Amino acid sequence: MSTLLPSDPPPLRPVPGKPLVGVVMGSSSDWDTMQHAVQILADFGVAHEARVVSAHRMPDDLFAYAEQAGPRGLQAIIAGAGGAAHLPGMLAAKTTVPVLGVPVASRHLQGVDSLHSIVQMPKGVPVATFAIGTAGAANAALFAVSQLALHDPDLATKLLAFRAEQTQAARAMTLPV
Ligand code: RP5
Repeated sequence: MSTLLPSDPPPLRPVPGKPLVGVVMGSSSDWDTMQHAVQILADFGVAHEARVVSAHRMPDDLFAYAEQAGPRGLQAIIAGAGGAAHLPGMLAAKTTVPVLGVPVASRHLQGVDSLHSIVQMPKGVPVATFAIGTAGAANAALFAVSQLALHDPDLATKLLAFRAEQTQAARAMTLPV
């Protein structure tokens, strides 16, 4: 795990092995949102890595990360950014590894700017774009898990169990009336 990320969130269980999913974000200020993706990957036991890769502040690192993603064996890149959120799109421009974009809620425009920056990709360079904020981060990770589960029966079983548990929790919901 990158030392660039803040250490105050609850400790995440490291998953041994070569990372299959890369979680990258434009700034350590995105961690509050993006930790929800990392948490899901950790819960499912998917080997992953998390790093700050800023499109604007470290563009050469962004290009290097994208170029090495395939050769390093990454199966998906979850990229979160806020504001002028060019990170997912520029990663997608430089790799054919699937890029899952997470719009981070921005200070002034609440993430609508991030969403529009990520979702409006030109034809030919796709970024799968998720909801603004924590739901998007968690769902991007669940989507990556679904993709990996197509070729991993144990992971598919875990995913079905997760869905069943979620259904039970929803059925058990009560209202204050
Ligand atoms: C983007 O700018 C980052 O993804 C972040 O959401 C936003 C603000 O970054 P900081 O100024 O908080 O570092 O590149």
